[in-house]
Amino acid sequence: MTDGRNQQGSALVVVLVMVVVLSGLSVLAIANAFQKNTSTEVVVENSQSLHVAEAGVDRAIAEINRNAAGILGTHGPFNLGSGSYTTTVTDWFTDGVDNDGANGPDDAGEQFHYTILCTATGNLGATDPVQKQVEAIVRRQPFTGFARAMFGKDQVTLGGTVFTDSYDSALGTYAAQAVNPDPHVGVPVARYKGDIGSNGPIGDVGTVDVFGNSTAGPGFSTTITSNCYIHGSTAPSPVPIPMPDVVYDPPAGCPPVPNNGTTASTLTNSAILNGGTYRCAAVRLANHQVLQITGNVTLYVDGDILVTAKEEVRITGSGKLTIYHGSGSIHITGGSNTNTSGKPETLMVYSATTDSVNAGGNSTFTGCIYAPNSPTQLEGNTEYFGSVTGKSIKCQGTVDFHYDEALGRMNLVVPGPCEVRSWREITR
Ligand SMILES: [Ca+2]
Ligand SMILES: [Ca+2]
Repeated sequence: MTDGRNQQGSALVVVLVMVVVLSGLSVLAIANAFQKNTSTEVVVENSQSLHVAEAGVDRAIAEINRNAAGILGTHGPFNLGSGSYTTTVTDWFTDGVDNDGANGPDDAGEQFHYTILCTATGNLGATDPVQKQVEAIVRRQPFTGFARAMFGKDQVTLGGTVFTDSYDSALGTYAAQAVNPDPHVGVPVARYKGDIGSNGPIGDVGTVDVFGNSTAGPGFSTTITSNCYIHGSTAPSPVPIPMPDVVYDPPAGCPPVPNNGTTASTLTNSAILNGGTYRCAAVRLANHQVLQITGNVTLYVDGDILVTAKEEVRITGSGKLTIYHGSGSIHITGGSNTNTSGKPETLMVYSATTDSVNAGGNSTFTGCIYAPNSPTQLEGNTEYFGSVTGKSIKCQGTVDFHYDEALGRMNLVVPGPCEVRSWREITR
């Protein structure tokens, strides 16, 4: 009996020990599994936050590329997937800080630079959210596209009767400044920066009076014939002048021109725009129709811009029209009286097209056209005020071109990809 009781007691102890050991192992296994889950969440949230932060920086860069209004300052939070982000964009040139540690705050070297700080949070919901910050510094390309009267990337041909000089719209009208009698042409000249430039040759086949420089590209020259008079220098440029492509990138959800149907519609009727950003498939005005601009208007035009028979782009009061053009032709010709404001900066056209751009023909044209991949033709009997850049420039007929020196002081940037100078994660 005693031996039997002892054997039963020993078995009970073994069972109890086994229970304790197994329980301990279970607790360890459960704890281990829990820790594994938590670690996986942290890893996923770290990765998720970082991706959201990088996406936020990408979005801010796209806005800067687009030259979008109101990009500076803090915006957000924006939701992205199961995370969210907030961006802060700072313009080095206006923030009062010596961002580059040289030459004091807001010096010329800080122009065109922006800092983008994006704080992002990924959240799977089960643990504390993980926050990540990414900082990028980007630099826009300074824009030299309106630094002279005419620039043809490949070449400039001055056919017909061509006259160029300059004026300064900040000092008043061209007529008030055109008071310098010139014995060569016998008509008054205003100022002497009616410059012409190219990265290739500049040729003339007509009667040419350039009151400015004629600067051909490196290794090229300006052809001087008996009827050609260049008041300034004809020395070629030692280096090519960069004329970056225009990137056509209408913002998502950009509304159509009011009272003109859908975004996909072509603008075919007279319209008055008091301000805002709009998009249309094309502009085709006819029969004396008028596009009147009374406020700050940005217009994205996917296709052709045809203003060709006594129509008008009328900019009044504090009106300003900036056109971004995707593809197809631009023809603003045939008696269209385009922008009588006297200030070329109130009509800016940036075109990505490789098709033709034609301006002029029995009218005045006051504005700036930048179409660095387009064969561009300036037609005759036209008085131009502003600046024109094309892949090539050809003048024909009688072209009177008055460059506005105010354009050279405007710190413009090209609507295209900015350069990323640094990109880093600043928190872990
Ligand atoms: Ca500085
Ligand atoms: Ca600064």
